[in-house]
Amino acid sequence: MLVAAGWLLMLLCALPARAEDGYELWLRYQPVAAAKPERAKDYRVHATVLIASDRTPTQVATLTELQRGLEGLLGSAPALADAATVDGALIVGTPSSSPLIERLRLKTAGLGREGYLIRSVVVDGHAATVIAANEDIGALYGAFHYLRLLQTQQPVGALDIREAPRTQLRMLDHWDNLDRHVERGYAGQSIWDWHKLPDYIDPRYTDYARANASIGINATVLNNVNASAQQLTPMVIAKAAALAGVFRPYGIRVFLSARFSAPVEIGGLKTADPLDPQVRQWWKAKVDEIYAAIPDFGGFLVKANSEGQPGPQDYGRTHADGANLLADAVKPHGGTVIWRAFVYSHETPDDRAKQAYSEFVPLDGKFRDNVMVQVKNGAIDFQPREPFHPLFGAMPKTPLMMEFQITKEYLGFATHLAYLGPLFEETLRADTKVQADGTTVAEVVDGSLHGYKLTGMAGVANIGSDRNWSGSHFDQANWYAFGRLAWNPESSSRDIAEEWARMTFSNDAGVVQPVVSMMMGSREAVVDYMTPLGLHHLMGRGHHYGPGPWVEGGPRADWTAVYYHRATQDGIGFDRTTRGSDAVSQYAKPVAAQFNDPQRTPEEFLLWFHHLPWDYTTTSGRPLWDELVVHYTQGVDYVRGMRTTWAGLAGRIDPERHAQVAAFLAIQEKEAQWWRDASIAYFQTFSQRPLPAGYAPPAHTLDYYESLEFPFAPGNG
Ligand code: BDP
Repeated sequence: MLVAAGWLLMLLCALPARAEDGYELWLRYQPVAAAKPERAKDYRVHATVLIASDRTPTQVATLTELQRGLEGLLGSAPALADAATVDGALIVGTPSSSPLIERLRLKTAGLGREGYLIRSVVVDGHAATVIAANEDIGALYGAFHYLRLLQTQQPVGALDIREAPRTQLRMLDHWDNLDRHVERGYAGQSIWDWHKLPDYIDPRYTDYARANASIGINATVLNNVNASAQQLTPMVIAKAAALAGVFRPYGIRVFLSARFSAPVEIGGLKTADPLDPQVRQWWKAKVDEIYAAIPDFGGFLVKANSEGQPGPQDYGRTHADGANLLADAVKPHGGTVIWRAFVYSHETPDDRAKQAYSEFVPLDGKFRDNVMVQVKNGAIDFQPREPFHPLFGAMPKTPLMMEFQITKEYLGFATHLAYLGPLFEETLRADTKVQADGTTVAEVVDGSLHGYKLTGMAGVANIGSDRNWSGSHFDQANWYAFGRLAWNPESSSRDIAEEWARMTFSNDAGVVQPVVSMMMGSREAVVDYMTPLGLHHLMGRGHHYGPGPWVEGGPRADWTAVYYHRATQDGIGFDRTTRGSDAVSQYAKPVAAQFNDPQRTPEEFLLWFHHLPWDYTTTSGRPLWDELVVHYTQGVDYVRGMRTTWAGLAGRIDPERHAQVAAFLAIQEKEAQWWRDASIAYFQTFSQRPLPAGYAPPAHTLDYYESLEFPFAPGNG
């Protein structure tokens, strides 16, 4: 009996204390001192010192977060003090909010508005830690950094940290509509309860701001790029203003997507021609009205002349004319216009991949100095893998903003575990070779290559009304990784994964190591089971759920799968070489030469750039067809491996989150198998080759896969 009771006790101690639903994201602030007895002394924070008689909202937010965090992490919230009278004080602020910080004369020059220092110092004979910045927002970011060090159980006894963001605008693009439908959203409805705003302010908006500030995100576009003109009506501006008020203390500025034809739709004008004086006047007045409600309004994001959206080309004008119209209107208020390069014309193109470059490069130098052009990471459309967009490096006079998709429209929606850190990192580290000694996409984006005055990175948000914010626990990591990489585009996605896993699940090495290794290979697995070796755009029509390599016909050739894979009995792949569409020539010469030659093209991009025979010999020595089958199968096997790894973590992770991840991994395995089997069944009709020995045939006939329909798949349209 006694023995049994002892076991029970041990078991209880081993189990996490409470069920969790993911709401707290990576800000769980679980006790750390007990787990790291050797650091207990370091971790003892006696007082949070910030001296300012009239505390600003950002200072209040900083103190509240520190108290909340330290209470959770260390067991008690430190008292507030105005002097460091004992060892272990945490001194937070700016030279103007704290005479103590002013007295320390720390080198905050060069840190800008948002940077900070975290230093171990001695003040009046007492050991202390100081978080110092030039402005309040820097101190808030520093406080989150300090909390992160504790959360991930790092040593904090001898700190000398200096951090400043490498990009200016670190932005989430919400594709949210006023009816709360989220385009390509897999986490429930829009987090913005438009109907109840501005009178009801959901406390969740503050938690949204906290989470974003904790990773340095400082801008949010509230509404869909396929924008409704209603968004710019007085009633809705008031709702946006209420949100802006919640976000302001956390350093987050609100932007809106603007519908180019709004002057006609809500302004009663006959035209939206950017050169028409009345149109110019309408926008100026509209912008003045917005700034009256939101004094720190960031500006507009615009999708124009793309996928049926109105734009300047409707009036024979250029993208620059359209962008400059809005730029002139927001300029007196310090606003920015972010104009999207995701455009393609109405005519059937020779290659859709070439269109953004063809339309935008001639406009380089023609935009106002408060315009940024937002470029997707690749030239098609957020596919599981794309080579970097050739516009990066090709517009030295126009600040280009990176656009990633955090929501997993093309990587399995919310149920597939696909950590996107490696995707973001792969693009940012790609060498554009626009200069002889090599220049990465990151150096374009952070402005160092061309000396851009404006810099930024945007991510299409994966946030919704679901309790766990992102639709799945692991999708939170993609939001997190986006923010961390926007802050520093050269950081490592593996380090970020580790940081996130420690804060989100556990510091236990027996959890961290397997979770990080699952995450790091997960995106590659999706590429393998969906679109290996450079294949792309093979998903179901419209909703983009599941495989659809057979998709053909319909309004546009470049919305079909057959347009992209070009499979015939002779071979497979899109010839973008100089003999084909010549998209390769949009890259700098050395890159173009590499992509033009199948032998030198990195194998992951092989069929992106080349149409090759089924018996083409790949680097493994296997014929192309066999290699495809191997990749498809490898992807499914990886998912199976993740399931086993995750099952082994039962008991080390709270049961509620563990069970949901396990169930989603089971869905992922089923769907990975579906992708593999459907793709093999379809492409085999062209290759007419047997599967390599030992590889199982598809479970069903091609007819079966083609017959599946999903009229209610989420996120559509
Ligand atoms: C595509 C999405 C579509 C978006 C479009 C965009 O399918 O819903 O409107 O991107 O970025 O990938 O504008």
